[in-house]
Amino acid sequence: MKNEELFEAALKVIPGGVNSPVRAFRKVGGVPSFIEKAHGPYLWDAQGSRFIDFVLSWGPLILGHAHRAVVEAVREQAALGMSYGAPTRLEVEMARLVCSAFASVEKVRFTSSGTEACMSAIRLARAATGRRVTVKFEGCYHGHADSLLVKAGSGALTLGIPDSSGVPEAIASTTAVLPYNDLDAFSSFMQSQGSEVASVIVEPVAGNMGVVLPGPGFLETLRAQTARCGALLIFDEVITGFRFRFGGYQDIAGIRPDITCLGKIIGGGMPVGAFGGRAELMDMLAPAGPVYQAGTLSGNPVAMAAGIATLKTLRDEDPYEGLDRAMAAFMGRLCELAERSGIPLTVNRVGSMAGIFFRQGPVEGFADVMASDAERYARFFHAMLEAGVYLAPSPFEAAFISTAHTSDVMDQALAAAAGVMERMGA
Ligand code: KE4
Repeated sequence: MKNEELFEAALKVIPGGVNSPVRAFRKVGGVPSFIEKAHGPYLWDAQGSRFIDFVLSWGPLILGHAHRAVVEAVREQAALGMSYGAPTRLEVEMARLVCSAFASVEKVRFTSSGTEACMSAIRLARAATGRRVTVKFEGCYHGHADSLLVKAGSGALTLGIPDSSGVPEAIASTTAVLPYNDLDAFSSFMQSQGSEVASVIVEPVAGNMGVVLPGPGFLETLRAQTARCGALLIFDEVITGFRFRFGGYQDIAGIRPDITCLGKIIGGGMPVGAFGGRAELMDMLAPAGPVYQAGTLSGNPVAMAAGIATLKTLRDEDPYEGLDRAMAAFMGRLCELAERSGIPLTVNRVGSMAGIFFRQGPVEGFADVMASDAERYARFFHAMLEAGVYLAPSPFEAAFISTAHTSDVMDQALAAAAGVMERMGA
């Protein structure tokens, strides 16, 4: 069946034809590609077209699709049962792996999504401080829990509904939204309202408004001000966890948050989220303490098996330098190609995660992102898709590569980009 036929059928039984809005190509236009299979760096759609995948399921597939060790682990565990609703040794092994990678995490609770991890972390912070206000930053996205859908990024920004309907004013009013990278705005807010703040949640590298790096002193200021006011600092490392190193961006930044949220890579493509921190804080969670948090499939054995295989492969193979070099080379050449074609392009990159903005000059915050040429991104997206490269169908997302993106694969992607840039510049 063709993508169009599948989309038509999907629209009849699934809202918007998708189970997550950003997949619907709304920001770039056209019919979404229905994917039939994937292997290594490649996706194949329903029409048998092959693409080099720079989305990797929005980050999780850092080892590429259908990695042998991960598939084997899933196959083996599935044959032993899909889910027990009871504790397993796999969860202990996975928790030990996460705690070994994050000095700030002594105990961790697994969930089935990043949304649940962030939602639960916010609740834990409210209980620990006895306060009600959460601070987040414009353009950052922490999942779709009511209190966090305020000036959110990712799909919410993509669809232009950063403040979702259905969120009662009473709940939205517990969330303060400040400009990312604006130290003065944050400091003056904490000066006047700090005593009300339960937690400040931040993506240490923003990946849901394209990619925006923390400016000098930004994360340090968040740490200092939250400590001063008795608020908790939550690092949402759902994207950045295990993306740049075997651990989090927190070690690169030298910042120790109170709670860390994880997802994506730790599930190896299966539904896994997690949040962790100091033992005395985490022991406030039921059944050890008064903060209720639960999930039928939390710590699901098949998902744990995928996560353990993924994290052990990352720990033992340590592919991070190679990933960094490959993405640096690719994005460097992309900028040269754009310049040669007279196309304004700015790329923000950390390791194997990058944001592509059609704009001259730095992109250091939400206003710069919104001033970028989203229409030109849409044209670039479709031209690259035509040329066999699958980028994020929104300028408010990140591009990722995996260990399966060999130099040959990257050369193929560059050749596609060269043709596209030439045609766009003509
Ligand atoms: P999930 O509930 O989608 O597993 O995780 C929510 C979440 C939390 N924190 C960060 C930093 C995130 O990026 C996400 C989810 N990311 C988006 C893409 N950037 C998921 C894609 C989608 O919504 O389909």
